[in-house]
Amino acid sequence: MASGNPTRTTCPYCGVGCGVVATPQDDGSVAIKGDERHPANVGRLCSKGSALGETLGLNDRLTHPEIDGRRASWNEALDLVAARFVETIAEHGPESVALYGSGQLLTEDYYVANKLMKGFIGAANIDTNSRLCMASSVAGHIRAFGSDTVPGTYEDLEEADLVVLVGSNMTWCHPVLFQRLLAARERRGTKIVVIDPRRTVTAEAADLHLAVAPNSDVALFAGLLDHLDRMGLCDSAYVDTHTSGLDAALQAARECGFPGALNATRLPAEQLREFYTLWSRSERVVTAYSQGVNQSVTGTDKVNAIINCHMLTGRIGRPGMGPFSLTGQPNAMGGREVGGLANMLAAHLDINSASHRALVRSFWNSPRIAEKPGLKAVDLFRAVGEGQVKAIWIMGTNPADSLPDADAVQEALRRCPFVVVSDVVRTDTTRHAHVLLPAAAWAEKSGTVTNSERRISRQRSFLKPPGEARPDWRIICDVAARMGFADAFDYQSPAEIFREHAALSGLANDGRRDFDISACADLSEKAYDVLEPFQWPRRSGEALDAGTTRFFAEGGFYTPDRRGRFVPTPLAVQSVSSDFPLVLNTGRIRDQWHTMTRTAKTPRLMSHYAESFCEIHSDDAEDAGIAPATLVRIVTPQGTALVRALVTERQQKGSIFAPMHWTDQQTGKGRIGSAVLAAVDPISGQPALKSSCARIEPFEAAWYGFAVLRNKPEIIHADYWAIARAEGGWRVELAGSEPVEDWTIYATDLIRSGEGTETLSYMDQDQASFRLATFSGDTLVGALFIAPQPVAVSRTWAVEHLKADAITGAERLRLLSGRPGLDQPDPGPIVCACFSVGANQIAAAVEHGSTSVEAVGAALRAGTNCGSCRVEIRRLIDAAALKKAV
Ligand SMILES: Nc1nc2c(c(=O)[nH]1)N[C@H]1C(S)=C(S)[C@@H](COP(=O)(O)OP(=O)(O)OC[C@H]3O[C@@H](n4cnc5c(=O)[nH]c(N)nc54)[C@H](O)[C@@H]3O)O[C@H]1N2
Ligand SMILES: Nc1nc2c(c(=O)[nH]1)N[C@H]1C(S)=C(S)[C@@H](COP(=O)(O)OP(=O)(O)OC[C@H]3O[C@@H](n4cnc5c(=O)[nH]c(N)nc54)[C@H](O)[C@@H]3O)O[C@H]1N2
Ligand code: SF4
Ligand SMILES: [Mo]
Repeated sequence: MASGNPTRTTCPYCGVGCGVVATPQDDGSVAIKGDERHPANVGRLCSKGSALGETLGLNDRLTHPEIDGRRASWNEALDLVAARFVETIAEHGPESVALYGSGQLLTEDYYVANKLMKGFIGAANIDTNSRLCMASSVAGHIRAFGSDTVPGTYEDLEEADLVVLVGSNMTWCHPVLFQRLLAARERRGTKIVVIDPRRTVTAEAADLHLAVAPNSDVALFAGLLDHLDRMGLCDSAYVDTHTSGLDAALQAARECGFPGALNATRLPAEQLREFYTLWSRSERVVTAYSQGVNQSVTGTDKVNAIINCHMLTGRIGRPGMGPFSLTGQPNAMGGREVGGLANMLAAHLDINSASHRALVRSFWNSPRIAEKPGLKAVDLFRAVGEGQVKAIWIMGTNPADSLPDADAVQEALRRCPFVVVSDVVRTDTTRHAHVLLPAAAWAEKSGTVTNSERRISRQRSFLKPPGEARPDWRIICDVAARMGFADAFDYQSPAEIFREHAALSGLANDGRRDFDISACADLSEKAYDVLEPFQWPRRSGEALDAGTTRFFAEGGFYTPDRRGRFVPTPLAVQSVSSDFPLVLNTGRIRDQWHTMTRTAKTPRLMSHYAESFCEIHSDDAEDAGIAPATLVRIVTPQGTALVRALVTERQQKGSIFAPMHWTDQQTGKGRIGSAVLAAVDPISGQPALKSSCARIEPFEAAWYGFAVLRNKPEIIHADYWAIARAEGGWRVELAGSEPVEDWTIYATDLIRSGEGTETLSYMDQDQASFRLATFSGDTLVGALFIAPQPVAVSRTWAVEHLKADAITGAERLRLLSGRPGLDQPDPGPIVCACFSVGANQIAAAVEHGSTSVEAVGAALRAGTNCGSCRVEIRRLIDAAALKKAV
């Protein structure tokens, strides 16, 4: 097929920051492949990145501004936003307004948002979803290093002998980087240790999995610090010359010691010893961590407990060693560079320093500057609820779902006198907007992002924004101009903003601050256009392609005395409650991105998990009377969520896990944010999204249902429902606590079949099971399966009927019976999303002699693209071997 010009851009999902080549095709589609020239991925993409082309559809995009739900012109909408902000500030002061941004904004968007708030409105009530994501890492870095610096690079993971992954499900969440790590293990025999209360796919791929008790990481690493010291592994030369505060940190570590670590983690002693020995013996060790560390009431202490061990041994900033914070969002780092958090200033300058504030104010030539840090996300939305913040502008994030105690957030937005939301689609948050602004989306925006290893890459547009959608930086500048700040926001292009950001980073810097990209301060439009990915710092005069940068091998920390600081990390006591005896852990699955506004558009990505779930250890399930695949109510002091029970041995006793992704758009009562507690780390303000106290209760279902539908139903009548896109239509899971009188009426209402259709149905004798299928000509309009237990129909097989174009008599009966015929093998639940390969297909290939992951790949292609399902394929092979053996 003929095609347009390829555009080199960056994936809008995770912090790995893979380069993508997007090529618009003549039929309107866009071909997506990995950029072989991008250093982060060298051509690879994961399942989400590969499916980007399928998320570009425009049918549900916001295409024009709205005021109170009616269409408005840009002029009207922008005038109103500016006027209401100006009025609110005049009446109640600058702290009565707020911005809430996102690590998914581009650096240029973020820079102008921060400039408007801190420099021109003159308060710091701008915070971002990075508070939920990276704040503990930022706080830990600043405590230890004096700056928010990630010392290492991705190459370190490839050059290490030991990689410890703490609270990171890297296989699913940073898939391409994980594949790089696995390739390095093949080459050099890297040992991988995973520290996670759950046996995740990442844990299964590891050489050692420490299934620690939730939140015992501080004790684990305090015990390690003590152990390293006892083994004489303190690098005295490094510690004496470059650090301070060891004694106090060691004292706290000694108080914990091996017994303290053993007690807190509840690990077998030999496992703990094995880990300490491995860490001690590996000079080249990287400790990489993510949300199991950050999202905790002790998140900042966890970060420092890890950094302490690296500083003690001098294993920092040299090839193959160091602490490494894996950032979540594509531009989490860029947001930190521009000072998007309420307690930071632009360019890694300190909001608490009068001289730094003066520096920024004079650089911006701004009338004022925020004098103190603003409210952090959880407090910010509390202040909205309590009426102190009277106008808020939310951009690029969906707090109605993603903040803890999300019902209270929705209530706060409902009460707020003026809510502005910039988004690309309708979400649970946009429902509360007085003014809704249509933003340009990934494919239509230009700017820069920074990945986990401080590498700045260009995002380049390759499609025109639909309707009247505009890039975020432009919207923000337009509002700023109408608020009276036209001169300071008179940018003509993202390049112009980037140059200013680069210039500020070099201002009065002289090596005193880590973040410096002043080499880009004079970048021409053309040079910005063709800018290759580069790693910071790049100080004025340095070549952009100067190669890898690392920090702190020779000290040079950014504290006043240039010494790195050890931080004592005392042990916190975890409180338990008999009403809520379980720990509710939440997080991610492989194929969904956050609140699913984009990934739910592709059937392929919905096939791995089509509904939300709660993973429960079999003993806990039994105690609570919950059978596999039934429904479970997760109850916390905050609220409840109703989801599918997934009973597994991968979950440790006493802990349950639910994905963060499902919202009111896809499920009736399964939004987990309703149940998550809003406790925060006292230092970073990051919510503890992984440890709400909870209990589980069975849902007494009178019936269960499953439907495949060509048309999306307008309303679904059921106590439980979850809807997902499927090839050719939709798939819906249902359940109710009350019997339904007439299933035929129910089915007709759900299927919305219209005229000229033919319906077959079947009701069994006890009236408990019912099946109905409606056809239009030879194609299926919808089918409904009802049973007193969870419906035992192969979902993949049933869903395939939606795209079949000639369903004949025998096939119709088989569909009605819910059982595939021999000529229609059931692929089983989809394991490989890239090539849509199901578990039954893999099992059959194993049966036919493909007994390695590679052989399965050769036979079915499964696992040969992004590789993030390879652990699951391995699991199926092992299960088959086990079955043969017994
Ligand atoms: N597929 C996919 N990938 C993503 C995203 C996505 O939405 N989908 N989002 C991106 C973003 S923004 C982020 S922040 C990252 C997050 O990436 P990760 O942090 O890897 O993902 P999570 O699933 O949130 O949590 C990681 C693990 O922490 C474990 N954990 C919970 N409590 C503890 C504890 O007390 N100690 C330890 N050691 N571990 C614990 C959980 O069991 C979980 O397996 O992923 C990024 N990548
Ligand atoms: N329970 C629980 N909750 C969590 C977490 C958890 O582990 N457990 N993790 C937390 C973490 S780490 C994160 S990062 C957050 C993520 O949470 P959110 O940021 O709330 O989630 P997203 O779905 O990524 O929201 C991004 C929004 O921006 C819109 N959008 C996309 N592109 C653009 C654009 O170019 N411009 C504009 N204006 N809008 C755009 C999307 O449509 C979407 O509505 O969730 C947090 N919440
Ligand atoms: S690993 Fe996947 S989601 Fe992350 S940037 Fe690369 S392609 Fe995108
Ligand atoms: Mo995140």
